[in-house]
Amino acid sequence: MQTVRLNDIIGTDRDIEGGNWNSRRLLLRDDGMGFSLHDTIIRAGTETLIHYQNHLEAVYCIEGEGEVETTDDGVIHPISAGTVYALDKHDRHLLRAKVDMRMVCVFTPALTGHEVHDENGVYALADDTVAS
Ligand code: 9YT
Repeated sequence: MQTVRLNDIIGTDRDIEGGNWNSRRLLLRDDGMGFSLHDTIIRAGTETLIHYQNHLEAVYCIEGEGEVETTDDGVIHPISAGTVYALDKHDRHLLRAKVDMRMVCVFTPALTGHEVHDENGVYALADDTVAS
C-alpha cells in the first residue's frame, strides 16, 4: 500500500502550474493504479477551454462555485461543492470559476505527469498509452 500527502507534493514536479489552474498530481501512471488522481485549484474569474480527446475525466468539486458549458450544445452546467461532472463523451467544454474552485480529478488512462493543455485544451496521449 502507498500513502500520499498533498503537503509532500506541493512545490515538487507533481505540482503543475497551468495558468488558470494549479494541479497537484497525487497519483500518476507510474503509481500503477490505472488512473491518475489530482487535487486541482481552478482560479477565480478564469475561463478555460478543455477537450480531453484522449482521456476520460471525472471531476468532483469539493470547494467553490462555477460552471461548465459543453460547447457542442451550449448547455451550462452549474458546479458547486458536492457536484461531480463526468466527461464521458470526451466533451469539449468551457470551465468557468466564479470563485476559486477545488476539484478532485480522476483521469483514465492515467496521466504520466508531464501533460499540459495544447492550444485546443487537449492533453496528448503518452506514446505507449492505450486510449479510453
Ligand atoms: C478540472 C480540470 O480539468 N482542470 C484542468 C486541470 C486538470 N484537471 C488537471 O490536470 O488536473
